[in-house]
Amino acid sequence: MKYFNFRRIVCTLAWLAASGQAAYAVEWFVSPLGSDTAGNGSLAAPYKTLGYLLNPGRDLVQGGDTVTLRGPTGNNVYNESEVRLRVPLTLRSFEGEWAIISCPIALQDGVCVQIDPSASGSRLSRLEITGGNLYGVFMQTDWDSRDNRQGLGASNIILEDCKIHDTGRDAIKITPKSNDITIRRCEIYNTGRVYPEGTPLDDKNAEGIDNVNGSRMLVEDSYIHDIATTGLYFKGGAEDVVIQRNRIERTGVGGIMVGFDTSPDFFDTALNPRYYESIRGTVRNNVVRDTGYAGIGLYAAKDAVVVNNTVVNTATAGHAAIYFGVTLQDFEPFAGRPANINPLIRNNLIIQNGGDCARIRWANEISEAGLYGLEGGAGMDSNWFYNTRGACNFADNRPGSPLADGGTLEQWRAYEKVDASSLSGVISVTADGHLLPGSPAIDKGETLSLVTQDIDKQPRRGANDIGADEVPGPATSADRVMDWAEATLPQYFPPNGVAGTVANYSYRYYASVGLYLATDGLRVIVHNGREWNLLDVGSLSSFLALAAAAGF
Ligand SMILES: [Ca+2]
Ligand SMILES: [Ca+2]
Ligand SMILES: [Ca+2]
Repeated sequence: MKYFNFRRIVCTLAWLAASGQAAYAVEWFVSPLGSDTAGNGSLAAPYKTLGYLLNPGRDLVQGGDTVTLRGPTGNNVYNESEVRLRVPLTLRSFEGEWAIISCPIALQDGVCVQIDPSASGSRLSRLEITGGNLYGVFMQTDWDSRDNRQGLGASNIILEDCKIHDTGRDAIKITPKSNDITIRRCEIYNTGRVYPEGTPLDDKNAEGIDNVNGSRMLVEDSYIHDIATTGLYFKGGAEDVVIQRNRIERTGVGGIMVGFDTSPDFFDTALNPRYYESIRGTVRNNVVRDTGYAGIGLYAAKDAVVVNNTVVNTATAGHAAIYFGVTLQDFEPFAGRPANINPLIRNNLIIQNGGDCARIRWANEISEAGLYGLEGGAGMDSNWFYNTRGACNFADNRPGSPLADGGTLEQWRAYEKVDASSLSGVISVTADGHLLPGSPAIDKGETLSLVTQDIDKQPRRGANDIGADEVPGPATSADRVMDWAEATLPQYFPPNGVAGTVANYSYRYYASVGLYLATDGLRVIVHNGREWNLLDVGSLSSFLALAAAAGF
C-alpha cells in the first residue's frame, strides 16, 4: 500500500474535476519539525527530510512538483547530504520563512545539491545551501566527448535569491552541456573550506562559479565574495555567457575569467574545433575588487565583450586588472590553445593599488614559437586607468614588444594602437564601486548599444559614464517625453527602450514591436520602416507639456 500516493491521487482528482487536465503538480512540504514516518508531505503533516522525499525508491516527487521547505526562525536548518534532483522540481523556502540546507564538509566527494540532466528545468528559489565536500550546487551531465556526444547536462536551471556558501570546493559547479543556467540575486561566499589554513594557493581549486562548457549561462545581480581561487569563470568552449551587474570581491586568484584552462576532453570539437575556452562571452556593469590576480582575465577567448566594469585593487600578486592570459590545456599535443582574438574592452574603470593595469602574456612552456595571449588588436578604448601608487604599468610579453618589462599608458597606446580615448588620473569610487558626485568619469565613456543600463539597472543617460555605475543626471526633455510615452502608451513603447543616437536624433528603440521613438530636440517622430517612416507626431515642447502635466 503506497500511502504517499494518496495525496497525488486526491489532488489529481480535484484538478481533473476542475480543469479536465490530467497533469497535476503537487506541492510537497518538508519541515525540520515534520516526520518522515507519520507525515504525508502536506502542509499539515510535512515530511522531515529532503532525503526521504526525494528518494527515488519512494516514487513521491514527479516532474513539475514543488518542494516547499518550512523554515521558521530557530527551526530552519536541514541537515542533509547528497540532495539530488532527478526530475524537474521547484525547491524553495516557504513564503516569509528561510530554509537552510546544510551538508557536511567531511563526507568525502560529497555534493550538497546535485541536479541531474533529467531534472533540467528545475528552479532553486530563496534557499540557503552550505557545505558539501566538493560543491554546494552541482549540475551533472550525461555528455561525454568520447562515449556520449549526444548527451546533455542539467539545463534550463534557475538559481535565484539564494545563498550558497562555506563549500568544500566550488560553490557552483557546472559541467559540459549544462546550458541555459541562470544565477540571479544570489550571494556566494567562503569557498574552499576543505583546505586547511595555510594551503598554498596553487593547491586550491574552489571557485564561486566554475562553468566548464555550459553555454548561455546568465549570472546577474549577485554578490560573490571571499572566494579561495577565482570568483567565477566560464571555459571549455562555453558560448554566449553573460555576466552582468555583479559585485565580486576578495578572491585568491581572479575576479572574472572569460575562458581559462580546460582539459581537452571537455571541449565539443565538432562545434569548437580550435579549442576556444570562451566564445562571445559578455562581462558588463560588474564591480570587481581586491583580487590576487587578474581582475578580468581573458584566456583563449573569441569575441569577448568586457564593457563598463569597475575594477579596483586587483592583480596584487600577479597578472593585471585586464589580463590576456594563455591556456595550456593539459599540454596535450592535439589541443588548440588559441590566442585571445577580437576582444571589445571599453568604458572600464580601473583603479589599482600597485598591480598592473593591463598585460598580454606570451609563454614558451610548450614550444619555442610560444603561446600568444592575444592575436590582433586588444580592442581597448575609452577606459580609465589609475594607480594609487604611481604610474600604472602596461605590459606585453610577446616577442618583439618594447613593453616586455612594462611601460606607461602613452607607450602602450603607441605600441598597441589602443586606448586612444582612454583617460587617466586621480579618481576614486565608493566601497561598493559607485562613482562619487561630480566624478571625472561621468559622461566620459562611449555610447554602446550593448550597455543601456548600469549596475543599479538605472538607464545610462547622455554619454555613458566610465565604469559599472551611471550617475543619474537630470533627465533631458527627450528623456521625460520618452519616459512619459513608455508609461502611457506601453503597447507602442514598452518600458526600457534601448537608447541610442543616429544623425541628429536621439532615440529609444522597442525591439518587441520594432518601433523607434526619436527626437531631434524640436520635433518628435516615430519610425518602424513599415507603416511609419520618420513620421512627425508633433513638437517636443508640446509633448513635454503633456509629460510635465503627468508628473514626468
Ligand atoms: Ca573548480
Ligand atoms: Ca552619463
Ligand atoms: Ca547608478
